[in-house]
Amino acid sequence: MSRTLTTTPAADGYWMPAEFEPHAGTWMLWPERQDNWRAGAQPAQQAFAAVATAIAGFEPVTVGASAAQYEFARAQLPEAIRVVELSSNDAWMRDVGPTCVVNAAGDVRGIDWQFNAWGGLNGGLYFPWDQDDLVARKVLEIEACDRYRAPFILEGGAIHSDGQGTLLVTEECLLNANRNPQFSRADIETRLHDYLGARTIIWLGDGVVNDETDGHVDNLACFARPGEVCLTWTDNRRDPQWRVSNDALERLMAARDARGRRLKVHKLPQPGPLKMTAAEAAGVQLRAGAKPRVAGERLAGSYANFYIANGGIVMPLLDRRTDAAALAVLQKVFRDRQVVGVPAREILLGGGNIHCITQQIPAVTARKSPAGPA
Ligand code: KQY
Repeated sequence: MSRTLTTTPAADGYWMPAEFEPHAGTWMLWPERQDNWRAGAQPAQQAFAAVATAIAGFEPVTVGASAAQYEFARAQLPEAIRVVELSSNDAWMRDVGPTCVVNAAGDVRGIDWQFNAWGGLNGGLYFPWDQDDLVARKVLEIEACDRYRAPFILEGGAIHSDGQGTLLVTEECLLNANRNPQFSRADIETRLHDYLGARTIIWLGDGVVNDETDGHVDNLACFARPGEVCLTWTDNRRDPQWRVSNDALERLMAARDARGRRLKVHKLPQPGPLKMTAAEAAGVQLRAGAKPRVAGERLAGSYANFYIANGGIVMPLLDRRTDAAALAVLQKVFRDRQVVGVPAREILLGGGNIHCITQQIPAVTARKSPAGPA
């Protein structure tokens, strides 16, 4: 059973755990829309299947596929992966799936954010998005988790939690007029407290250059553990990403987390810069209401868009010149997890990466409340 609650998570004693805490499993969606995925979506489907298979080596995976794609998805995915029929407008489970919150007794509930395809009719990426907006509710129903329907727009890729009351977000996304124009920064902070239990919010500025989500933090930086952050980085001051990453670094170095700690920052090399080729752009169908794909356009490639699974890290492989160096950084940061690289250019061509196509369900386990003593 999944009840719809009218209270808020913080009022009920729930908070957002960190991704590096134990998971019950991972949810994904199956890509198929041909105005976003080239060549009938088949190269993307292979990449999504490789990601699902890699994660399934660490924890249970469920993939939602449309009725039209169910049989094909089922045939492409290993038997250990659960495939369920689930309608969606595209395949970004991080953003359309639930953000789960937990309490000290180990109960798990889900937040069902309002979703407007990253900006609605003011810069959003497609219309309609009505099926996406129902995904979180359906996932929570299947997982038998109670649900909070948030009265504002947010995406899972726009927030990272350290599980101890600190949240990483970007101004470019959360203060964007195409999300919640009625709210000030203070109003948004109040809501991040009420829904995620955030006591300290670290505001970064812009997201990765040309990120079509209006700068989701999950493509720029993430917590590796409390007090430690991974940040996409370039030493090339002539590259526009340098200004963005350097600004983020300065803000991170000046910040204190909810427990008063300074942060340690691990720099991940930037791939590329990568651009969409003419052949790649030509393989995407042009359709009214969907963002056109243009040859030569800079892709928002970033190794920070990895997924933390139980005992593993599943990271995107994007550029032979930088993959090994990025993998080595991640293996050093996550000493106790196995880092697995999956070729992910086909996911990047759709506008995101491995973190954006996955969403964890936390394990049911007793936890220490972040509001209590350290
Ligand atoms: O950054 C994410 N969490 C999602 C990327 C969505 C791209 C849509 N084309």
